[in-house]
Amino acid sequence: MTTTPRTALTIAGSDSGGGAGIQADLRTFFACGVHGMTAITAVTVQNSLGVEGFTEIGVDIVTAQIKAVAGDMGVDAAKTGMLATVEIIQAVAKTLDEVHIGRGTGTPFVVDPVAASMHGDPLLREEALEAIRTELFPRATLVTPNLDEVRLLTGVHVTGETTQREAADALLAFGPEWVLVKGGHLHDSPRCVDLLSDGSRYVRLDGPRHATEHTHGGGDTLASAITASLAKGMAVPDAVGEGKRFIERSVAQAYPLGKGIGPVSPFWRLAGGN
Ligand code: PXL
Repeated sequence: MTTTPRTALTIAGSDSGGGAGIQADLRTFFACGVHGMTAITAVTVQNSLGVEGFTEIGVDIVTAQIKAVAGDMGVDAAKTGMLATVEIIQAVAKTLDEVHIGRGTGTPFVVDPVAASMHGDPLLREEALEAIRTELFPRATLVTPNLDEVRLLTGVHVTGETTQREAADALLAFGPEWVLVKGGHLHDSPRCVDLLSDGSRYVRLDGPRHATEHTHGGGDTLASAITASLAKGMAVPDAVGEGKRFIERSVAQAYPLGKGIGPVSPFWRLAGGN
């Protein structure tokens, strides 16, 4: 008999280069053994050299995509990536409440507060930061900002483990259940040390740093791997541990593609790695 896999929904933007966004999320869901579903919020025009532009999808269509899959197929866990505008963020928040996804509903919800591409190209309108803080964070099971996003969202400039803890507390004040303050962008550090906290537990996650510039889609891949584990019913600390292992292997096997920044690779999992 065939078995139906667990399901995960990503609410995010398309990357024409296939390295980040919806494309990274779907391939990570697949590699992690969950059925991926999508609510596309924006279509970016980009390659390894950067984002040339994007257009948003109308809020009605974003909302309808979420309702279509939640009502029929069911969602075991969801995540957000690029949301582009205040209007989309507000509509996503309202719709998630309607379909019972997010903190307190029993269906985990991961917010990856995507603000810019690796090249620094904006993927979120500036005024939308406040909507991420007020509309999405209180509904989130987990938020996964990188250090640039931490600075934009809290004003805390993380330079090491002490300020990382300060950032975790500042983010928790916006109401998510858990925060993962990623340390990957502390390039002077020989290790990638992330901090996971729910305000009472502070879990230090120490991993290797791989020497590669090809890390396009890294944040999306980590958040998606965590979402996949949550969809399988794992508790947040275990799901984050699994996600970190997944991204480490994916960065270790990142490949050059195009003239700029190449993508991280989940192919190792298909080759039988674990
Ligand atoms: O990695 C963040 C990200 C998310 N979503 C889309 C992107 C990017 C980075 O380029 O293009 C669509």
